[in-house]
Amino acid sequence: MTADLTITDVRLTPVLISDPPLLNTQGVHQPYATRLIVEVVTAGGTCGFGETYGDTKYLEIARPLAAALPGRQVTDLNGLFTLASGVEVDSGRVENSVDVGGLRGVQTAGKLRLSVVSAFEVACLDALGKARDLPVHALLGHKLRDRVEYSGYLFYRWEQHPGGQGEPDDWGAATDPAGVVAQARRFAEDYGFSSFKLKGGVYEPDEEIAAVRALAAAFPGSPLRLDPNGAWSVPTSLRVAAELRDVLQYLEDPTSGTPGMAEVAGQAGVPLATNMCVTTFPEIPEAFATGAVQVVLSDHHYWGGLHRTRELAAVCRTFGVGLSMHSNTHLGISLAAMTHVAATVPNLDYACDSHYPWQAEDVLTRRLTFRDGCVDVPDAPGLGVEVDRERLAALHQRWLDDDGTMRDRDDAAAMRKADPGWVTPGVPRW
Ligand code: GKR
Ligand code: MG
Repeated sequence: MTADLTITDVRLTPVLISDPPLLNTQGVHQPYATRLIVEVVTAGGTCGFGETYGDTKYLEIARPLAAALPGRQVTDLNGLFTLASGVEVDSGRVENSVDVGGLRGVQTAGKLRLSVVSAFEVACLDALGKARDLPVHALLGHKLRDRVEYSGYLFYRWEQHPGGQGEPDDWGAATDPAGVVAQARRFAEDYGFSSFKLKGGVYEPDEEIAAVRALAAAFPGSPLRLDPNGAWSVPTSLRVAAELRDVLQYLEDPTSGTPGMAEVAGQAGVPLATNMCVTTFPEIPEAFATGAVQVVLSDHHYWGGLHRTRELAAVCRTFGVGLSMHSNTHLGISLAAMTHVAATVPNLDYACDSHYPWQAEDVLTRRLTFRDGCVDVPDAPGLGVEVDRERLAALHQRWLDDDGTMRDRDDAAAMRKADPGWVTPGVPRW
């Protein structure tokens, strides 16, 4: 008898997870980061899980979407987009300019909806896979590789959060080239990463050039990337590119906006990657026509899920543009989803990046692990991960107990705890 795949219930569980004091051009990570866990339950008794951003603006979309799902089939993935397009988004949540768009570029209502749909899509695929006894990668056409390679994602960071808030860790500070190299060595030893991405835009460009040079000297031949999240002007970007072109695999979002990226790309002598100026399909034509980006960093959350990520891969293949993946703070459900889809994409041209090694907490009974810099593609049904309901409840309780200050990501507010005069820098910063 086939299982009844009708959705009977959708549970939304926002959580707060500990996050280290990682620095970026806008400020510093808060002691706790929010994620939303989406659980879809079928009439046949199967549960499927997905994960996405948990800030209020995403919850506001997730709640009506969750309410609309009971009675529908977990196989009706296309219907999720239709349903979501009917959900009103408060205009105050939308940022239409690259100057204020933050670390993810321009933030439109459509993009917020897609980030929410992605978690529902993944939850439905997880449930469907479990009901059919198939791994998610098989539902996407089957894996093409058994392991997916990730790069070590290096951050400038402080030893602890201002005022000692949050959960301590033993990584120590990394605020100069020696600290960055020490962090990379531990990443290489603990997880086997052999390519590295440094989050830049934090210090003067010359200091970050020195850090990448130090990495190149410590790890000769390793692919390296630097990502200032659009903080530099076109001339600064070109200067950094000239200084580092012999050691960089690619330069990620050196400057903000597609026209500026096109100007840099024309003369940089190194490929440009983005997770800021190409984050939706409508942004592709201008960027590809002007040669602004040579690598698109997909993120299944932005792009609306795993099927849409495969559609993006097809477009990139068609235009000879490279593809890889970027990440934000995330848990194991998302790492599993990233790994499944990455395993099915023929043109995954570069190691993906993941914040996961920075996350000491998770909602899984058994965390995914990196070996030789890779995650094994799960072959168990669905995503192949199991949610620990006690952990989920504890992390949700932390969200319930929060006074509201951590429920929405605000790296500038966290920075003001150390530097009261801090305001989010405009672009270009340098
Ligand atoms: O976690 O600070 C961070 C990153 O800057 C993140 O927010 C970015 O979205 O990692 C991302 C990136 O590659 O731009
Ligand atoms: Mg980036």
